[in-house]
Amino acid sequence: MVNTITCGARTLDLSRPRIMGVLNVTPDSFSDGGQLYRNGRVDTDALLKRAEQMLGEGADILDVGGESTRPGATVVSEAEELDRVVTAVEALDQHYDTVISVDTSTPSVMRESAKCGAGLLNDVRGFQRPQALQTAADSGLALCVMHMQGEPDTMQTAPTYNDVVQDIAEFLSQRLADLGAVGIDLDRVIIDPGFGFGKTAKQNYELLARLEILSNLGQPVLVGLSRKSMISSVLDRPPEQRMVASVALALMAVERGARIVRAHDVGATFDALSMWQTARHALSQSQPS
Ligand code: 9MG
Repeated sequence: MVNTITCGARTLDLSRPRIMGVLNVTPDSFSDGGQLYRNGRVDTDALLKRAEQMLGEGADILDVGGESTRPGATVVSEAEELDRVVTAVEALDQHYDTVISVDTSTPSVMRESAKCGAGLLNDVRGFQRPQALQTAADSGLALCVMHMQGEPDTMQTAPTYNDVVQDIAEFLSQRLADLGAVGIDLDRVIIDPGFGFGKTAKQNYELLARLEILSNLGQPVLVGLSRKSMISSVLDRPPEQRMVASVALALMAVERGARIVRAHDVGATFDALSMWQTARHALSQSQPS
């Protein structure tokens, strides 16, 4: 498996777990909507302030999203998504030397983001929309291919699998073959099981427990567990009070091979991953007595 991944003009070293900070420039994302998008536009000052805070706390990637994938979210027009994302990517690229990821399934957004500084395309629909695969190939950027069963509005109605982990491994393997078939070098591809996207809480926990199966597919694994509703099946907490639980889940994922963790609470995630890495290193250096 690769230890570095080229993300446009920048490179990401994956020899230790990395953190992707979440920057939603939407009015209605499930846990942080409206903080960076006010009065009908991206609040660039607030965006840059949050980005600076995340980078200071240890984020390696900033993930910009202009469309909420929360069930019931308002449908956003292509023009609106494009305007939100391009505004945010341009501002981030001008101010910070970091990998900028764009959370989108829309080919025109992928194309324009690539022109203004994005390094990674993060598609929760796994590049399955018409033209998405070819656009991703043409971009030359790093790609994150995620699994989702169904579409955001209906995905939680009755998610069904024969074996949740094997089914997702098969889906991701097929997507890797599809990406390879259009000439995409798999050295620039990250895979993601898509926690919470068409999965019951039980299925999410099984997926996490057996995540090693996906880590063994040969591609870096990214996980998004931060503030997800699988936490509320155990703890009755609103999204903004799920930090400790999110960090605990992130550690479990990293222990099972995840290389990138998508997080809202970057500082807490960084501290926990630093402790994990230090203890891991000590274990590898220790002599059996
Ligand atoms: C945009 N987004 C929301 N949740 C996500 C997750 O779990 N993974 C990825 N790659 N993107 C996500």
